[in-house]
Amino acid sequence: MTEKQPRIPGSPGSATPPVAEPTTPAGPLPPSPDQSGPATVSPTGQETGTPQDKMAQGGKFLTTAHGARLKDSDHSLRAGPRGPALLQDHHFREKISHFDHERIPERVVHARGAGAHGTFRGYGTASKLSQAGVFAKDKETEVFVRFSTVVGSRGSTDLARDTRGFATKFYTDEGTWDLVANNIPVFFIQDALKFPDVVHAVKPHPDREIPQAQSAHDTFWDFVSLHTEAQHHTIWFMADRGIPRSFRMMEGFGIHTFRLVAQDGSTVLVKFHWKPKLGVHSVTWEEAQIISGADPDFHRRDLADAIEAGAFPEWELGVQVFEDTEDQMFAGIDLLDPTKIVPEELVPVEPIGLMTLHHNPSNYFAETEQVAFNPNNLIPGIDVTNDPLLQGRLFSYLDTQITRLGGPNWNQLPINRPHAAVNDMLRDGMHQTAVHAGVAPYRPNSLDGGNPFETPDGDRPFIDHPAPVSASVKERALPASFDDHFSQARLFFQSLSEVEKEHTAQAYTFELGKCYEQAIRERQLKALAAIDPTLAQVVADGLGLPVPKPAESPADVVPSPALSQVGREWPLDGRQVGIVVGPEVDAGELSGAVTAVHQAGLVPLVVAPSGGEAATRLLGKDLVAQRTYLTARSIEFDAVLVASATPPAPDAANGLDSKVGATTPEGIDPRVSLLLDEVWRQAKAIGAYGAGEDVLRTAGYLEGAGVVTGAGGEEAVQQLLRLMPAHRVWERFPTTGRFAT
Ligand code: HDD
Repeated sequence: MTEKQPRIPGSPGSATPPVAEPTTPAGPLPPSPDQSGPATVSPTGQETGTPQDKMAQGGKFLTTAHGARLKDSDHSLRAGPRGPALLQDHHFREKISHFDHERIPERVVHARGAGAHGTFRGYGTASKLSQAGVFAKDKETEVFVRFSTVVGSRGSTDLARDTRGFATKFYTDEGTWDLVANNIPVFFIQDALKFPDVVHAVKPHPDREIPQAQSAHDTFWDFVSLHTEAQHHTIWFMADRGIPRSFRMMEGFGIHTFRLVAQDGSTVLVKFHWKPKLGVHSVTWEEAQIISGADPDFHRRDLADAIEAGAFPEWELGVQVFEDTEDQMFAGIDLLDPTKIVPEELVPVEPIGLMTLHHNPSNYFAETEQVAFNPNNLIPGIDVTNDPLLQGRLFSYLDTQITRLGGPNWNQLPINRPHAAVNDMLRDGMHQTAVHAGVAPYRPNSLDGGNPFETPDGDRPFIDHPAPVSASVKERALPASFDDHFSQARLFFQSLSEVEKEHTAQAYTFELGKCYEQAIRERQLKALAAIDPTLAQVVADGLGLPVPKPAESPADVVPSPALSQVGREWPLDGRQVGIVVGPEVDAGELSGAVTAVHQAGLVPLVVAPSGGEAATRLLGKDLVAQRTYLTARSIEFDAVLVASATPPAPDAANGLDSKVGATTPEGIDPRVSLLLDEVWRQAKAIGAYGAGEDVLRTAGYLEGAGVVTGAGGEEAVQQLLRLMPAHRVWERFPTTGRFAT
């Protein structure tokens, strides 16, 4: 009897190559020459225009979903021009029915986000700690990152006071690794079982579904004041970290302690940190509020524009490394408690690789919306610890995608598909796109030649590290080391500069001022008293309430300077400089200023009285007005240079309804005057040259802190560039003196 040949392609003895799994879907049809899009220029001045190979419609003629050519897509099939519609109209039903199902459920948290593709390059410095190939020296791995707010719905503002998500998918050769991080290094809760509680508390009230994308309401403060382990996380986003200037200027934190496993099986515990090359920066609360009305897509736009303009954002990935001891403690800090940090001054962050984001998604839905992160996605060399929050996350993410992405095959979506070979035995289910061959998706089998085989040790399988589990009783309890809820919140507050403390106190006063229930405000003031008595005092004064006495004196803490955003200088890539011009502008000088801004890697945006031909007459053919007095707003500029400005025009009131509040010194267009007032309050660098100096003098700002002048446009820009690396003119912020050290 002849031996039966294995029938699976790619199996031992088979002549046919293996079938790639899941099956790669067919690409779009080749474009036809008559479908080129119009040439366009992006807001950053880059040429855009959709290249032929990226156009949605690949073929010459419109077709149905099954490929039949269509003659008319504007009129439904009806019984005569005045008659009723016919059920027979397949094109109508297909088009409308598909449209009816275009939305998928938004994420229950982190619904609003922006994504980008990039590359991670290992430095090799972690190779001694972890066998993961992604960390090897100069190894390049493709990544997709999604930044997000947590609370708001998909259409909410980017500038809500909130935590930001920072989730990275590393498409490594050894499987996909997801580092699902936030821009704040601690979390509200210590046990995942409470996640629905904190989320229900911060989401809009269930009766009226308001407020949207805000924590400034009773249910949130009710929860965090009762549930004091949330106080540390809360103070981080009451501080300026809750209103970032840009996704490009945020840190990212893996929060939990993870375990790295080396080639020889040895282990260390680590905390992951993303450090942005551009530094950590925030907007002011006034800016956040203006942005939420004037440009709610501020962060999305900033990320996409920067990448399009070639100012590719970069982050170093770093680790704090701890010995993998039995108690998993470091200097009295429980490494399994996700409400605690280990100050960088105690354990420095060691850089292990660089991530560069270098291209924008082509399709928001297919990529940014459908991307599905999962802390379970681990690769050999990276493992989890028993952090009770992390343990619960290992269930939740896999589960949520089944509802959100409509079934168990979400890993087959192009953005989620691993770049490593997949050879699983998962079959069928909703939205199955793979055409699996073979007859034996089970183990052991003989019909498919025994395929797929288990991986022997030498071939780098993922091994759950055999960490010892202490003999214990089954119970619902946390260790006593998780009990301290205030000392690290105090450590954070004590590490801030005076201005940052003022901002934090103002944020608490605003948020609690929005609560209706007096008892909730009072309870939260007690928590503040346990964090810092002066903070409690200032907030209580702001609310007009008595200052509570702390139950016990706040612990002594050693501040961690790394937690403050003030006091250093940072690169300016992709920052925007508004250049205000009026009728007396000298085109040559202006051109010098624009070029100087460009050459420094920043984006100049010329603000002219109006656009169109009037702007061309003013600026000449070589320069364009990117903004007008009407469309410009302080929030989009990191600094403003005044070349000149028109006196009030007859239409100056046009647009002021949305810019109410302008104090208008005589001789300055009120819209320019408002711009200067806002930029001044936001403590941004201001510069002027030529007639622009008169404008600043008239507005009363010429002698102010952080206001510079130059003999010409280029020189004035150079002066501005000296101020901008500090991010703000910090001394310009008013302080009460109550947090002075
Ligand atoms: Fe979560 C999404 C980060 C705790 C359950 N989480 C989500 C996203 C980020 C984080 C960045 C958005 C991913 C994306 O862009 O698609 N989450 C965190 C961090 C946590 C954390 C840093 C604590 C250290 N999360 C956490 C817990 C649970 C969840 C404790 C549940 C027990 N998170 C989810 C979720 C989401 C999610 C409901 C919503 C959408 C999704 O997963 O894909 O499953």
